[in-house]
Amino acid sequence: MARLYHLPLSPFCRKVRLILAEKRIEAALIEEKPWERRADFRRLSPSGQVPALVERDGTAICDSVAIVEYLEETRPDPPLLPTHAVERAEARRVAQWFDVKFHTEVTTHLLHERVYKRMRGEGYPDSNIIRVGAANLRAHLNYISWLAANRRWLAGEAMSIADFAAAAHLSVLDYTGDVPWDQALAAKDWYARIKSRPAFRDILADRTSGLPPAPHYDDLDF
Ligand SMILES: N[C@@H](CCC(=O)N[C@@H](CS)C(=O)NCC(=O)O)C(=O)O
Repeated sequence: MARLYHLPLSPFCRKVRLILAEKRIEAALIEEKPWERRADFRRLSPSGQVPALVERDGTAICDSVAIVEYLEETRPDPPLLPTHAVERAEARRVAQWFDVKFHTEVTTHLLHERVYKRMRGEGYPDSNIIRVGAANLRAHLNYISWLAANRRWLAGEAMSIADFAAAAHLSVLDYTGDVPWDQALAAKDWYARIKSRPAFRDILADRTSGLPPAPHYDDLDF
């Protein structure tokens, strides 16, 4: 079986887990704390970052974008990129929006302050940074609502890597109870659809010790 080195509340790891599940690819999950800088892990992942996917023959594929493209090429069924080149470009643009822009403006602020600082013993959350992340999240939710109201899925008619990238980032913030869903109803409706897919089950069962999820986290009718 393949192995996925991951951190449960990492959005990049969650994106890969969701796509593995959607494609029905089995992979054993191995929790890796990158800040421990294990030499064996660094031999697999030159950046020292998770996720890293190790195939049955020992080949390691690192970086979530590279892993997703690799899975799409090697296990194309079901496809998570559209057939038309322009639509594929849009799916990649929206996925990148979440992995880069949303991550920089929202996830890093909230996740680092609320979760990683605590895990690494780096002290208490900074409320100013949390406030900036929360304000940025409201702006991004407006954009997600606009996409969800104007398209069937975030990048167009078909569900794609864009939906899984977005859902992965939002699922982490939903765990910490940071998403004001009632202020973004079209986004909430889209998230409810993707959250109810079987691929989401494992993610909804995640629990981080000492940090329980928000009460509605695993509720499909939130
Ligand atoms: N561009 C990378 C980003 C991965 C990433 O930032 N992983 C974080 C966890 S969310 C990590 O391993 N951080 C530890 C470090 O940077 O040393 C990807 O898409 O996989």
